[in-house]
Order: sequence, then C-alpha cells, then structure tokens
Amino acid sequence: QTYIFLDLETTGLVNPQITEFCMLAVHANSLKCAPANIKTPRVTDKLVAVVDPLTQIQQRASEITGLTNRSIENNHKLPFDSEFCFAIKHFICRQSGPVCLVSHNGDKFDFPIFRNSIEKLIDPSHLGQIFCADTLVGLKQLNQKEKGSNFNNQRFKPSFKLLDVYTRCCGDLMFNWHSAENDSFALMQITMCKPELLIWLDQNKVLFTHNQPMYLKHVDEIREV
Ligand code: DCM
Ligand code: MG
Ligand code: MG
Repeated sequence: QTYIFLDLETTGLVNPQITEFCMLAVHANSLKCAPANIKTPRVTDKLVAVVDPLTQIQQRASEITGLTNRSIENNHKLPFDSEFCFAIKHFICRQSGPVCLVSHNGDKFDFPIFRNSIEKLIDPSHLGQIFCADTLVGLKQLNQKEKGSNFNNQRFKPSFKLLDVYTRCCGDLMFNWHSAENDSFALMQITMCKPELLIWLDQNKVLFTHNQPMYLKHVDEIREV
C-alpha cells in the first residue's frame, strides 16, 4: 500500500554510521495512478534529519555530502538515539500498510546500516511487519531481460548510479545528489517513470528482518556502483 523511499548519508563506506536520514512515504494510489506529466505526488510524508554519527566522517564522504563533523556539532544535532528511533517507528506506523522500504543499493548498504542503527536501541520487529526491496537489483534484472530480447543492445553496459538512472528514466539532469532527501526524491521519480520497476518491487520485496545487520565487509562488496 505504501512505498517508503529510504536514503542514508553516512560517514563513509567502511564501518558506515548514519549522518543524514530520509524517509519519503508515498501511497501506491499516488505512484501508480499518477498522470504521465506529474512526477511529484502532492500527498507525501517525509522524515528527514541530520544525525551526529559520534565518529569521524571520512573526508570523501564530507566532500560529496557537504556534511562535516564540525557543521553537525555547530548545529547541535543529536545522535541516532532511542527518541529518533521512536519517531521513525511512529512515522512508519502512520502509513497505510503493508509498507515497503525502497532503496537504491539497499540490500548491501541502506537496509543493513539502518537495521544496525535501530537494533542497538529497539527490537526491529517493533517497527511492525515491513518489507524492503532494492531498486539497483531490480533495474539490473530488468535491463538483463531487455538485453536478452534485443541483440543489438547486448554489449552496451549502462551505469546504474542513481544520477545516471535518473537521467535515463526521467530525461532530466539530477543536481545536488548525496543529500538524503534529494536522493530519495529522485528514486521516487524513477519509480514513477518506470511502471515495470514498481511491478518488480511488488514481486521481489522481502521482509525487512530478512536482512542481516551490518557487518564489516570489504568496500568492494558494499559498493558496486
Ligand atoms: N559514499 C562514500 N564515497 C562514495 C560514495 C558514497 O563515502 N564515493 C558514502 C557517503 C554517502 C553514502 O555513502 O553519504 C551514501 O551514498 P549516496 O549518497 O549515494 O546514497
Ligand atoms: Mg544512497
Ligand atoms: Mg544519498
């Protein structure tokens, strides 16, 4: 019934801690029945917050996200604490269920990091029965299918970076990415422009608790794009 587009900014790729959190909730009625020219559903709920990671943000992460330890401290942002966890829980509970979290590279990055952060504070099952699905996996599978049916396309390897997918699907350039809200919003627009991706999400969602928490994996395993 409700898709929650989730994006996290973090301290980096190794032992990542959340620096910015965004959930953008849209009801299936708004996503599926939108007229072709409307890419922004009027009725959306958002939960966006900068959180203090309580650890050093890697330089590269600061460069791309614009978030530094100093700016977070100067603005007196609080850590990912149990109050914030309850805010998330209540945000999810306000949505008409069943709810599916949707994230780009979610299986390897956002879902396990999110799970890791909440698990320290509450039992993840307290979020209710929520599902999750990874658009990166979906778009790659759909691309394989299309390739299979078109011999001329078989050697073309498209990029699956969020901004490249956005340009391909929405026919527009994406600005200011690596902001959790902008990335979530772009992902929502991609999903609206690609009905077959929505069908894929519905057919391939798994329970959120199915994901393992993070991890200390090698960077190559986390980041494919
Ligand atoms: N990240 C990074 N270096 C990159 C890409 C990403 O350290 N080259 C980290 C910092 C970002 C986080 O991953 O905050 C999430 O990336 P994205 O903005 O693509 O969601
Ligand atoms: Mg992301
Ligand atoms: Mg992002």
